[in-house]
Amino acid sequence: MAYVPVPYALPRRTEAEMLEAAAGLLARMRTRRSCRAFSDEPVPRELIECLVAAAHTSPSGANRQPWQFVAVDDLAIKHEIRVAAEAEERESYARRMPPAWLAALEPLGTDAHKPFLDVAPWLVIIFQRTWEYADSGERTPNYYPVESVGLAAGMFLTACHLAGLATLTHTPSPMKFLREILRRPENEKPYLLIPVGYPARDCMVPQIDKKPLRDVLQWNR
Ligand code: IYR
Repeated sequence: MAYVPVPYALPRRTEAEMLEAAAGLLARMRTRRSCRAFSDEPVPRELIECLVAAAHTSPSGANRQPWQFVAVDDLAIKHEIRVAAEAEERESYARRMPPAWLAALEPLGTDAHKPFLDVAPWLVIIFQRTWEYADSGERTPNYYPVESVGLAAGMFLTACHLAGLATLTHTPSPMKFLREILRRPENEKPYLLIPVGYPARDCMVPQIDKKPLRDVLQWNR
């Protein structure tokens, strides 16, 4: 396909406006937490649609957009996902995760019990399309699918938070059952399961800290 250039111009802001916007965004992002106790209060479908559309603006390798979002609010499907996820998680906590991993999770207070998969009004499952089917029926690869889907997932989490919704990045492992339950094709690999909703009234989160910025940001060399 040919290169078709179109003009690109961002509305120009003053430095003061940009600093104010950046500081405001930082303050809002600092209030984001992973949520494991959701309210069952419904969230409108059009809100989820808008947030997925925001994530879908993400850049991707060769603009292949190698993501598939599946939004589930059907109680029976959510329950099927919970049953399958808890079966994997029970095995992981009991046998698959080595002691060092279990110790690393201790401050998060997690276990194999995942009631949020029934309770959260929406489960948004992101699949990574590792390849596409060409018209000839042959497989054509996508480029940087892991990175691309990670970018879209991050944008989705940010969009949800800024809209006022809580999320969790849940990865019941292995996640193959999601493809079967949600009837997705074999070129799609489950990437992330994201419950979306409001925190439960009595929601508690672990007390954790982020590293100081100087530990994660180097200026020049
Ligand atoms: N998937 C498990 C274990 C787990 C793993 C990591 I890495 C976490 O940051 C949190 C949990 C679970 O969801 O409990």
